[in-house]
Amino acid sequence: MSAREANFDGLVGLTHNYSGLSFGNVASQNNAASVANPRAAARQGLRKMKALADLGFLQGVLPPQERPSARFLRAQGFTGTDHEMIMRAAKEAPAILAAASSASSMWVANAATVSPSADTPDGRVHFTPASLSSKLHRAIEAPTTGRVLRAVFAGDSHFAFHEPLIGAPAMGDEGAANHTRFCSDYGEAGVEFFVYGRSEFGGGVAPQRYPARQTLEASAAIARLHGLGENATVFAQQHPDVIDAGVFHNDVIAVGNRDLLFCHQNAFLNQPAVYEEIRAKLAARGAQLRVVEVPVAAVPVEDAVSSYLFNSQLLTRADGKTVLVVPQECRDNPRVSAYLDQLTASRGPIDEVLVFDLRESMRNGGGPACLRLRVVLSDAEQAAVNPQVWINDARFAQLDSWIERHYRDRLVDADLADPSLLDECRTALDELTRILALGSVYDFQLVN
Ligand code: SUG
Repeated sequence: MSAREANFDGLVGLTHNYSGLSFGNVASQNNAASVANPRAAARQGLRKMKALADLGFLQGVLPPQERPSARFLRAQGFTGTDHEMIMRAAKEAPAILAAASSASSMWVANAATVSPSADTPDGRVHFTPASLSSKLHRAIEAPTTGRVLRAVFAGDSHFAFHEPLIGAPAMGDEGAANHTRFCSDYGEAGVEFFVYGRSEFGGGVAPQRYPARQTLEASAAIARLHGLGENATVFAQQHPDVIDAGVFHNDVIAVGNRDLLFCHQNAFLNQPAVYEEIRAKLAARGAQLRVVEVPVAAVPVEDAVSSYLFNSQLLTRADGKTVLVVPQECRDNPRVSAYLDQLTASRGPIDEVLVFDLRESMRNGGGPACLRLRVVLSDAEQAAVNPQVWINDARFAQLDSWIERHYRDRLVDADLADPSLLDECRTALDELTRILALGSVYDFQLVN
């Protein structure tokens, strides 16, 4: 069966700011309390989408969520009108208001885990929204994410949706950021690679300094929900030392596409055995695993974390060549930049490097790969996708003008106390709902 990979990028929301909410995410912590520019952030993301669409890649967009979340604030016991709640929260519980206000839904690599129809027993694309229970500001996302996915991937005959896993520490799930699919060709049955940070019941080592957000138990539950058998799955533990160095998701230390794995030398525990298992299972599906392993001598883990070399997108061009999409920070780091030059000069599996300015998102720990959710689609599945979400010249122009009209160009902590931010967000999302034909994905409960 023929199929293509589509990338759906999260549009940066109107409340993009630096509140330092993600312990274990070095960029988020280091940039806490700095000045954010939501308009520039949204424009940077949209320009990446447009550039990739122009190069012939299948590119879609996913909308931001309502922030601050009035529903979440009300559930924490705040009462009165929406404006009164925000002002009280700002005074009595600023950390709760910051969680309610984060634009973190932009990082849609954490929206869900997706298994293409070629891998699933019922021949449908399966989605499990991520519970994101390890961070309060992210645990708010799942209900709206579920509705957004249903509004974009329409029709039960092609798409199956599961409930997010329960929000208990034992079942911590962060979605596609810890999931990679290997295959010979997108439409062929593949091997799905699940990377976890710790096991709740299995014992073994775990990071000491920073939290492991994904558990083995969660990854195994998703594989079961999606109907993936033993021959179609590989589970590997992320090396606890790299989590402690700031690698809070696998996509900060490894990325894969088709038969290619691009990763750091210290990405996994028992790394040679991990390669062997993927290699053997992929060989049974007719493909030969290729690994580009970056030695610690060339790129120390700290440089991988600060440059986000591995938070890159590995994309296959129409002519079969492989492109690596990296953030500007990779070129700003002399060691990483030299490595990239040598990588393309070596005439190995990566043919071209594309560089994007995503600095606003990067300062919260979100690079090119965090901003996108990959969905492999057959022709029939692609035809069933809500057509309004594809990025083309017309949609780009609409969204660019929408950003220009609705976004602030400066946001600091103190601005979160301003209730008019909620009104601005609702007005903008109302219009976006029409542009993207989303129906009722937002559950605004207006209390005036
Ligand atoms: O969950 N940052 C996000 C970054 C997510 C990156 N995603 C992937 N690696 N796929 C996180 O840590 C920071 C928000 C703040 O500090 O205000 C934040 O949530």
